[in-house]
Amino acid sequence: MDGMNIVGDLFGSGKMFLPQVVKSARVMKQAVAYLTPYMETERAAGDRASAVNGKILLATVKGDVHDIGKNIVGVVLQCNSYDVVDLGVMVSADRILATAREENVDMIGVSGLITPSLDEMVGLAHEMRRQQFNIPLLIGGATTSRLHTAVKIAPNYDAPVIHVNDASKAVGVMSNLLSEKVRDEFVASIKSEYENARETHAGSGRQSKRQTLAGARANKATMDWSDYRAPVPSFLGTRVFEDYDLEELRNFIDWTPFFRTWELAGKFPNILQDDIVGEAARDLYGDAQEMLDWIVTDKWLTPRAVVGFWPANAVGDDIMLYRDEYRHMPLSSIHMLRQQMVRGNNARPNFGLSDFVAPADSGARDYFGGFVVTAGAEIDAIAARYEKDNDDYNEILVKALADRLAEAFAERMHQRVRTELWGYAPEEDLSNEALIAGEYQGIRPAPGYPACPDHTEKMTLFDILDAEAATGVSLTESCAMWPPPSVAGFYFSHPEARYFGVGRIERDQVEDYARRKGIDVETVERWLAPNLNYNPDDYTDRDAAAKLATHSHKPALLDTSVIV
Ligand code: B12
Repeated sequence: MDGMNIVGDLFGSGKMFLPQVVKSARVMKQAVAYLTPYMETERAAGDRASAVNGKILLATVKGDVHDIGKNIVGVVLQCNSYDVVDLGVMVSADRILATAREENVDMIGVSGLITPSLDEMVGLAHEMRRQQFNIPLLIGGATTSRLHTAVKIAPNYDAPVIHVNDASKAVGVMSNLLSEKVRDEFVASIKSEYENARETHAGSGRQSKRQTLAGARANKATMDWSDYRAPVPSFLGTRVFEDYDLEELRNFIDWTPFFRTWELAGKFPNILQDDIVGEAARDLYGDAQEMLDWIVTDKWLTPRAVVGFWPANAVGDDIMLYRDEYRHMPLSSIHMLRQQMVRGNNARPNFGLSDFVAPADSGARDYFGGFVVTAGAEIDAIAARYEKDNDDYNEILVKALADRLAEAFAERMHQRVRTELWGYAPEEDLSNEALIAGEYQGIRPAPGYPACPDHTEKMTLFDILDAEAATGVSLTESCAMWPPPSVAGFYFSHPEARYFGVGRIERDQVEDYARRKGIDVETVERWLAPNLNYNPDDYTDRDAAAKLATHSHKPALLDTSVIV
């Protein structure tokens, strides 16, 4: 434990790096596991219990599956003598709170990767207030932010709610919160920081002017459809790829994000020679290669994919898919959103992904594709085995490699789509670096990414691909995919197709989108919460006022004033 304190200090001061910390933690955990029976005998005999600094419950919220970040935080806290109760992934608020009481923890820390998890966190804070908890709530994970925590989560709970950006900050936050000496000052400073963030946010909201949906549509990106005609794909409908060759996928790995997962900053391969992190990066890369050898040789994973192509045309902002080339019978609609930002004199278009598919009235026969890939469902059992052996290092390593293989699989299938399966760029011949840089024709945006932020479109995609039956990948209630190392997305072939961010949108688009999807406005607002350029509560009041006005046949203004 004394040794780990030194490791913790060196990590905190930037002299040791995450992979080395997690490896050290493995030594400690395995030693502790060996010693536990002896320590329990001593404890039963009334000897001094081993000192812990405090106890935290960690969980990835309901509907979300990713836990690498949370696990890293857990290891780093354990290294610093904190007791960690880890409930794993997809944990409901009820279970988190019941366990927090049972275990008498000092604080709760929750993690989330995708936007629907943000709503879960708001609900959790709300429930903590309702159940009269008074312990701090820590927020972390890829989609969380200080601003969202300040504006949306913290106002629902009276005890401290603190966003923690990365694992190295977690120890400081926890020790501040548990220290009698600095706690009050620390909490007060966070409170005032979040108050400022809320004020700035309230001010900036009014400034971010948007144009009407009609205005944005009038400024859509226009393509010359007589110039580009997508070829007919080599098949229409779906094709399943079972038990894909791992050796082939290995060559398509983008290593830079792998090092980022381990908090080693720098681009691959230069990172291996970096003055500061080079040594740690080389060791980690060596371990990763060795594990990849095992994964490939012993076939630890069974990668699966399903790819589909359909005749398609844009209809307004949506993409209509047809059952066959006659294009009389619709199969499904993929609903897309459009940028509403005001850009000076509209010199740049307000993009929507449907702009890259030929409109129905252009006379052009276009096509559209979709895919789901997974590195393999076995990952869960493999990681569980390492966890049982108190081997966090290999558990995190194997999960991070499975994520890399999932992304490599998406890259490789996209290449095959361009050159062979759809075949719109048969001559393409690019290096892995060029592929990673996206130097090819067409794009593969994924639902949840900035160009198509609505995760629920995965439901339609899964439906038309029959993806669960084809690949074993399923969707959680938040539209995360199980198993975690999975990616789902769309294929666009047009040479001018590009990535963009939809950004914030107005109520007129949300109403229109809800109508197109056949769901209510409130549901759309919940899924697209981070993209709204307005406060839905303002509209709830106004709607209520409007309803009352219709009922009483009095002028709306009068009734509004009654409600106010
Ligand atoms: C790598 C990656 C993937 C990998 C693996 C994901 C993973 N390992 O988490 C793969 C390729 C599988 C993937 C898939 C998808 N991804 Co992705 N992915 C990323 C990426 C590039 C990095 C995430 C990551 O691994 N970070 C490293 C880890 C260690 O960091 P971390 O989880 O944030 O944790 C750190 C801190 O947040 C903090 N922390 C975390 N938890 C906690 C908890 C507590 C209590 C505390 C104190 C701190 C703390 O400490 C950790 C360590 O420092 C991000 C973009 C980005 N730059 O963040 C997108 C991103 C998270 N992905 C995104 C999306 C949309 C997806 C997909 C839905 C796309 C799709 N349609 O297929 C799928 C979903 C997968 C699924 N199973 O459902 C979006 C989510 C945004 C959104 N609107 O929801 C992001 C933000 C990209 C983007 N800009 O749009 N993804």
